[in-house]
Amino acid sequence: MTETLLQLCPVLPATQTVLDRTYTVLRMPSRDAPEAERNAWLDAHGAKVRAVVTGGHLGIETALAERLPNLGIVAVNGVGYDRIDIEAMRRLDVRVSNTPDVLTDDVADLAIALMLNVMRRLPAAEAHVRDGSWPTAQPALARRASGLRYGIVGFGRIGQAIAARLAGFGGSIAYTGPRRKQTGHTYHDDLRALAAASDVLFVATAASAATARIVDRAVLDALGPQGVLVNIARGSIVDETALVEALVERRIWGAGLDVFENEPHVPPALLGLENVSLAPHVGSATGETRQAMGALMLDNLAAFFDGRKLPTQVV
Ligand code: 8YV
Repeated sequence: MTETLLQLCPVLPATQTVLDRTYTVLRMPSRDAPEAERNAWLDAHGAKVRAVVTGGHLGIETALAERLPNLGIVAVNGVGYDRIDIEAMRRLDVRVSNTPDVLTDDVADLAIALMLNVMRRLPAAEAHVRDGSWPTAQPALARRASGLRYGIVGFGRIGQAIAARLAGFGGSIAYTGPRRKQTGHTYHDDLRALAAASDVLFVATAASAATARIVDRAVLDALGPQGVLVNIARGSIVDETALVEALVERRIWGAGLDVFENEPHVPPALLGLENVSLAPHVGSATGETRQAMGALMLDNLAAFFDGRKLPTQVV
């Protein structure tokens, strides 16, 4: 008899094929479905579920985990687990796994791409070619992106991969985080001080209660009218209202954003601004990386059901 798994998010076809071949895969009525419908589904199927597959941006509500009495593992197809109450999972004796490392390079690449998009005004330059303006007009001049003071909020795997790429840009690199790391770069224990010392500020820290909205109005004002913010981590780390105001009022120069507070909803005010570059949370969205994430997620599930140590266990 195969183990039963509840799938909360789509995965690549290749990953799906393995899931369907190996497990009995169930899907439940979505979060938007009437409560009664979800409850009826849980009454009928909840006790069968041994594993949940979910995305980093989605996680699992504790109330749902509590309705799955035989749940043993939540396998996250992503590195972030901020949508999961880890203490609650510990209490429920549920393991959690994620997919670190395999997505680091793609996310770091996107951070650099967003910086270049904003500073070199590439979206406007491309529109200029596509709409036939080139023969008759010149696009607005951009700004040099190299040789600047780069600040990185969070110096874990992704922050360090951003720094490695920035090493090729000249300039200087500084960072903040809970602790100083063994690196040649300057450490600031205060985010506002880092912002004041940066031309481009990259947000690459994990989302948690401790990092919620830490990039606030004061940090944005410290970054200043020539400063650029790049966020490839989580929308919750930035006070989005303060960010929109700072961009509209030109209190910062621009922003490159892959993540938003209320995804997939983007503040309408951002859509009309030419000093921002916007992406729909695609940091890890290459075929290669999504394939590797799926494989690691499957490895964690297999290890759990074989009683082996999970390759990338969070708790
Ligand atoms: C994905 C992510 O969007 O890894 C994460 O934490 O946010 C992204 O890689 C998502 O998790 C895909 O399911």
